[in-house]
Amino acid sequence: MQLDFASRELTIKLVYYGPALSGKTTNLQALHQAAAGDAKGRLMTLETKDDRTLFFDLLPLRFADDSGLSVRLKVFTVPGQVIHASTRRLVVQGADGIAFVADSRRSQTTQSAESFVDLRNNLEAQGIQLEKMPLVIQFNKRDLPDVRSEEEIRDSARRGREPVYLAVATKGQGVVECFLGLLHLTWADLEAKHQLGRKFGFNGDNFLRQVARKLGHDAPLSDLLGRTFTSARAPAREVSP
Ligand SMILES: Nc1nc2c(ncn2[C@@H]2O[C@H](COP(=O)(O)OP(=O)(O)OP(=O)(O)O)[C@@H](O)[C@H]2O)c(=O)[nH]1
Ligand SMILES: [Mg+2]
Repeated sequence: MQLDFASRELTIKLVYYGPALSGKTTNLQALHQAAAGDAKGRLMTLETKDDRTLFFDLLPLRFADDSGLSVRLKVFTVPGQVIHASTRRLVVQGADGIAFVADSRRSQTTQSAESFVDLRNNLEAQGIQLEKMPLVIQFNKRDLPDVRSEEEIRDSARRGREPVYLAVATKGQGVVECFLGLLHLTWADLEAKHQLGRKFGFNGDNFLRQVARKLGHDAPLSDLLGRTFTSARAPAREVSP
């Protein structure tokens, strides 16, 4: 997070992490498409013909609050290919929150697990425990055959604390919900660390509502934030009788 007192501008860094070709760039493209014109900057992507990010993608979003504080969100993706390890380490530096995008197909389970370990290691190299980082998990490509079943995902989600989202990023399904969940967790973490609400008269709920609206979602905030597939914070009743 960066805070410029003079211009009352807050910059938050969010990173989409995950194995190669899981759909991180596609998530940013869907967010860019969903975002209102006055909220988005240019989506910067640099990839090969076969959809592999070479360095990183960056989507800048900006919002102004009634309090006069303006908030910039810098949304990055890392390049998932194993060879880009050093770039991932660089891009994840200073992240305030992370969305981990997994490919739901069974054939991709090992790659996802390895990428998760890679994320943990890269954070530890910066002296950050993964458990302390605001984190959401997205199981993407739900439209493809031979994906891990919802029951399996629910099972593994129960062992973790992170909210889990299902998505078909190519159709924009689940993308905004996942992003709002990430922003919600990240905001709560920054608020706990820096008391932005008290210091700036900044209302986090209003901010999230505004972001949701600018991303084309008008439903009540509680409804939007409740759209996780499963979340350790609000356990689904049927799995813990
Ligand atoms: N069927 C299907 N294809 C998807 C979905 N999301 C992404 N794809 C496709 O998967 C391929 C890879 O997507 P990208 O978003 O480029 O993947 P990435 O995670 O950014 O990959 P790297 O940059 O190499 O790390 C593209 O051809 C996408 O169109 C999805 O939900 N369903
Ligand atoms: Mg990419």
